[in-house]
Amino acid sequence: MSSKDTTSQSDISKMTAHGADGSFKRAASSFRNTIEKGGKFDVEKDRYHLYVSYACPWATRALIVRKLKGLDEIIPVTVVSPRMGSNGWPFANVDEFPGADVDPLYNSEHVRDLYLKADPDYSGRFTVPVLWDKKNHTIVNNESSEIIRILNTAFNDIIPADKAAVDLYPQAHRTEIDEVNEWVYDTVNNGVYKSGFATTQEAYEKAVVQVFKSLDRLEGLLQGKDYLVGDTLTEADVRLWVTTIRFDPVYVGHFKCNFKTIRDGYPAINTWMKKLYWNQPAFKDSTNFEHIKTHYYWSHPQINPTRIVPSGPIPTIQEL
Ligand SMILES: N[C@@H](CCC(=O)N[C@@H](CS)C(=O)NCC(=O)O)C(=O)O
Repeated sequence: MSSKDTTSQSDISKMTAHGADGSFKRAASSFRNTIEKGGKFDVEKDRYHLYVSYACPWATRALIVRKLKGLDEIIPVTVVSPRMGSNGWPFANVDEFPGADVDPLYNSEHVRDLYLKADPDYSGRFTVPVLWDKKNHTIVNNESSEIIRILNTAFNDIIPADKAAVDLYPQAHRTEIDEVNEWVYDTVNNGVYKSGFATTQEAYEKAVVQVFKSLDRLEGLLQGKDYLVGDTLTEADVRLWVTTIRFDPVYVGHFKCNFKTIRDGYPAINTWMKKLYWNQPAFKDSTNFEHIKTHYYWSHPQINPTRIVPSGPIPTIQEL
């Protein structure tokens, strides 16, 4: 919709987010506001909207927490097409893909249009998730780690008591959650991207070794356990899970994280992952393997120029 040439911000195949050694450097998110009673972004039903891709692990964090907190009616969701091209993420009016939506608020063509509506001078990347404010027509927050904390508490006064009681960042476990999040983010969540987006052999090898060192450590931590921290579901589980569910279908092949698969190499991680998928609708309902596989294999022609999406693994996720 905008006539401005923003392809340097939207075309991932021309991304220059690399260090001199060929290592991938993720840019920081720009919109970092919160929702709070009496604040600029007040607690209201039907005021906020969530834009996501089912393909994106960061966006899926928000989808899962939204479901766990019963916020379906309070924060509607719009899903983009998984085929991210030179203008970034398209809506279904530009790229009709099963499960993708049109933008119900502005009929935007791309996620980029939302960013430029919020800030015509925006110079960062056009990422999902986006937590949108319909009242001020702007972005509240585009950083998933913060969006999930907002969803965890901000709406507690206007949701049923059983949902308000769900606490994914409980006081008693905060130190441990923060500690786990830090290394899991760096070496697993972002580690697979550092492996896949590396542009030198050395940068790739450094990243991939770290990924598997951390998976080994997680395998130890999850022995006989249903949750990563304490005996309760926390955001640490949500944040790790979104990477593990993509691991065998995508990261093993596309991002070259192929020392082992989760299913054959990590029984404790695999059991923890399958239990969450099959027993907790918030996880299964937030997962669309068609979108996940198509996105990565189609959208990074610098890695996969034929755009062929592999048929396996079969099954995509094993039964419990
Ligand atoms: N720090 C952000 C990262 C979000 C992110 O990088 N999303 C990816 C999809 S998985 C994206 O939209 N990339 C588009 C681009 O870089 O052009 C968060 O956690 O919310």
